[in-house]
Amino acid sequence: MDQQTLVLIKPDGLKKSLTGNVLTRLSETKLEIIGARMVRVTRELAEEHYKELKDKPFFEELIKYIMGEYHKKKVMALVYWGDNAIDKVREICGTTNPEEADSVSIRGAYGRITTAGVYENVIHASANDSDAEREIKLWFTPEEIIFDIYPTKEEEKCAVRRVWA
Ligand code: IDP
Ligand code: MG
Repeated sequence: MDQQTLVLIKPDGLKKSLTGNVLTRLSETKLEIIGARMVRVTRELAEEHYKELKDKPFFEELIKYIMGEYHKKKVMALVYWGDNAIDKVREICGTTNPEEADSVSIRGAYGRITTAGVYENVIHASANDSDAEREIKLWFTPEEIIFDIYPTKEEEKCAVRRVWA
């Protein structure tokens, strides 16, 4: 079954110059990249992305981590599409705790736990279809994805927008 999934190369992955390695590992899946952007993560976006974890003791540290307070203030966001995309990507990522993750997985190979207790695990991947839909819609507009994976509608826009000078 064709699915889409959100992948984030987190700030530690970018700081450690792991983009190429991560993309190469993910290319083993033969999935297609249908959206990609570099994002400066606001607190609002970070808190919305991780809203299900807001009662966890590590939440504030997690928000600072994904905003790039400890590394570089950027995240690479990608949408992968194809057969069984969610499980295929999660498998290559490895489990959440990088110390427990399979050593050949991305998290097992490149992640670490900081002394403050944050799991710096290099990569995010959606866990299921409903998370994927919520997360992709949060990080991308329909126009930033090369085909319509979810229904769209047209809306008149009268907001001021920045264009090249
Ligand atoms: P996932 O990223 O494997 O889906 P989630 O439980 O959704 O795992 O947690 C989101 C992120 O929060 C993790 O990737 C990791 O960076 C961080 N995190 C999760 N659990 C812990 C924990 O127990 N201690 C510290 N950080 C954690
Ligand atoms: Mg998760």
